[in-house]
Amino acid sequence: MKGIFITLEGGEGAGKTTQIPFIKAYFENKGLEVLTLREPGGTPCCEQIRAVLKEKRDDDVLCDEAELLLMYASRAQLTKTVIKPALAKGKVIVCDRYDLSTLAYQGAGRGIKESTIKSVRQAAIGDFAPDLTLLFDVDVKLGMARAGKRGVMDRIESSGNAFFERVRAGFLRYAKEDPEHIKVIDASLSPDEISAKIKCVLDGIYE
Ligand code: T5A
Repeated sequence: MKGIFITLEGGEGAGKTTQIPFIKAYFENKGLEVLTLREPGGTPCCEQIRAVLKEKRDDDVLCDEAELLLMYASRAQLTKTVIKPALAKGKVIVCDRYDLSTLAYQGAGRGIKESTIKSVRQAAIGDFAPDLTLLFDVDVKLGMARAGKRGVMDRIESSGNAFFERVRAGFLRYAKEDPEHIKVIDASLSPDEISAKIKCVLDGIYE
């Protein structure tokens, strides 16, 4: 048995989390067992790493390299202890963010070289990759306005619009390089319209 590994990617407030119940129901209606996860996070240890990554503090500002390594520490743990065993049991995994976020945020956003990211990735997860990535693309200001409704912004959300424009451009560049695995979804639409777009993509592959 081999499961299906689907990742949801995009900038802040793109609406990924909102679509998870729809994607879960899509595969459950086919009689498949679905596991939903998020990154960074997903296990007790990884949730602790997530808290460090999100915490905004002035006394010990996290440097870009530490941020990168913590993202991969969380990913290595989640991949080895949760994702691979679940795939081996034939489950569908829907993960809110994964490796493409690192290339976009730490690479295009923070400016860490792609070759550096890829060497850390190799140590953390080797050549393991999702079967399908849905990239939720939305205008930065619209996404930030949606995310801002939650109130106080965390450390990464506070990185500024110029940072998030670089992140968005990075995501789109990687999507252009790998259209077979990365499908771009117009995330400026309403939730129902986005669900319909996702259904089209999933039907094209799994129907
Ligand atoms: N990160 C993560 C890295 O820097 N590198 C990495 O390698 C990884 C894995 C994670 C942070 O870590 C960074 C990226 C992030 O900054 P997070 O809280 O998980 O932190 O961040 P996000 O994944 O960005 O979570 P968000 O909640 O901001 O975005 P979502 O999940 O895309 O959006 P969602 O669904 O929660 O919706 C946000 C708001 O918009 C509304 C919702 O009701 C909600 O209020 N909404 C819509 N409104 C209008 N139209 C729609 N279509 C809407 N869809 C949702």
